[in-house]
Amino acid sequence: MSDPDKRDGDGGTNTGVVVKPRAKTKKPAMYKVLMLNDDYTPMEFVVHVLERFFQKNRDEATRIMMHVHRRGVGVCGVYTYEVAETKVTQVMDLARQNQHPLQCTIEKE
Ligand code: TYC
Repeated sequence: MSDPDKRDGDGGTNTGVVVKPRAKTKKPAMYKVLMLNDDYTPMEFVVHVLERFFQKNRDEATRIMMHVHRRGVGVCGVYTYEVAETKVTQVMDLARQNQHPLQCTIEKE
């Protein structure tokens, strides 16, 4: 329904129909939260992080963790900037508290 001709239901003639202008609804830019591999963070900790902060179930969290372990980097989720930034902070804070070197970054989609 983004086609202006379909907004007023008159078949595109725009005759006899008053159309209220819509507020602009630009889609927000989206950002990937990326997890990076390292040699020290325990696999179970990474799975826990993915469950806790990225709402993944155990199977999906394990799949993502193993992807990062094998390939070096993987996507945890895609969010608006503020949400992505918050996720990175949460992951890095918990990793630091547990003295794991786990790294997480943001990349614009
Ligand atoms: N490579 C780590 C290990 O063998 C596990 C790991 C997976 C670490 C994913 C970080 O983002 C990561 N213990």
